Amino acid sequence: MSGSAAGGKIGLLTALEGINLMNSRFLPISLALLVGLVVGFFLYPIFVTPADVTGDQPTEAITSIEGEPAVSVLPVVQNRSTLDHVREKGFVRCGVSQGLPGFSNPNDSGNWSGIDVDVCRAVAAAIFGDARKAKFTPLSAKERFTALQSGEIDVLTRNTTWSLTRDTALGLDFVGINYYDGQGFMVRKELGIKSVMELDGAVICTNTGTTTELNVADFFRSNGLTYSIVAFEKSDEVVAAYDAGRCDAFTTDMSGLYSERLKLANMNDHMVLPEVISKEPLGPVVRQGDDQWADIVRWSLFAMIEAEELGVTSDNADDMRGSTNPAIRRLLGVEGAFGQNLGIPNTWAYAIVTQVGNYGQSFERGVGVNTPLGIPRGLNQLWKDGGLQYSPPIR
Ligand SMILES: N[C@@H](CCC(=O)N[C@@H](CS)C(=O)NCC(=O)O)C(=O)O
Repeated sequence: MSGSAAGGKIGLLTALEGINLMNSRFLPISLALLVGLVVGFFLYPIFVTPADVTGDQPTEAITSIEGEPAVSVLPVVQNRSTLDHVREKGFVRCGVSQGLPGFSNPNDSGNWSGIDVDVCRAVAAAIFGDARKAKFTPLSAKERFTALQSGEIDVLTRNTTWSLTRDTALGLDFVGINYYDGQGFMVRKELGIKSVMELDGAVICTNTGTTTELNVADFFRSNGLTYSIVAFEKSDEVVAAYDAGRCDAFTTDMSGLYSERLKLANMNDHMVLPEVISKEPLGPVVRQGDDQWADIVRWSLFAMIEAEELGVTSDNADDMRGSTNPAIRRLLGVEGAFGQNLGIPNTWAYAIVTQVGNYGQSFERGVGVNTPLGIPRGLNQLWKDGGLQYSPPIR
């Protein structure tokens, strides 16, 4: 084995030595190479302009992961920090849905609202002291990860499920959970169905590029049920297909069902089946490899949750600055230098709470029981009220 390897090496060297570049046989090739190098040197800066992204140069390879769009697998190379880039631009750009009422939805004047939009505005408030310094890029489920990897957006705040594959293989990092969800099914009441188990042989409508597609496959296979899928990239197409009777059931995150059913011609003709077939922890996502940026987004969300726990709202935050409770004083920047540790002003959380509100305020305003969606807090209550929302201490 080793003998033949050594033999191979010697053979290669001999072959290389046999090529004398100044030999008349090779002279034309040598000249062509030289000219090519010189021309390439001068043309390179003209044709290769730096991308208007955080100095990112997408490096490598494209791969395809089951249920995910083909994407670069290595993190983009960061020449500048995302925070520096955001400061230079004067705003943070967030990837959001193409219109999911309660989560991220534009009104007729193009103003976005919803709980995912609030996370983005919280980041803008933390950095600039001004929640209005946020811009939004609507993205389909399929487009969202590529937009973040390429640097087109600074953070993805778009009902996106945290899964191991997405957190590891895409060069991205999930930094928190702003909505604990699970996948459900909606059907026409006239079908007379009471359970997902009665959907054997059904035609199911859903979105491409989602965990939803994968969960349906798991669920039907593990229960020995057959089905066929009608899937579209745009949610409005899924809703239209379901509304037109092209499928027996519509499946997505429960929150998505609450939201999308508002778009149906007659939402009272439809019902959500009781089974929740998956865990869908939805939260903001950043590029891997920029820890400071990840911390800023993570703690902006935590500040909203901590404010609710401490009873600090957009209405009382000014008065609360005079509180004797040390946790409230730290949150509002009266004591300590917690913003400084994040590289942003110490009034970061005060700006978030006064301009965006605490987590409960954002939830009630976007998706709560008094909105058209009418979603109860459920798993999204604070931990002290029996839910899962919990912020580590700000200290
Ligand atoms: N949470 C799931 C599903 C996310 C998803 O894309 N849901 C659709 C159906 S609710 C959606 O966001 N539609 C709104 C849009 O694309 O604008 C995931 O991360 O894959």
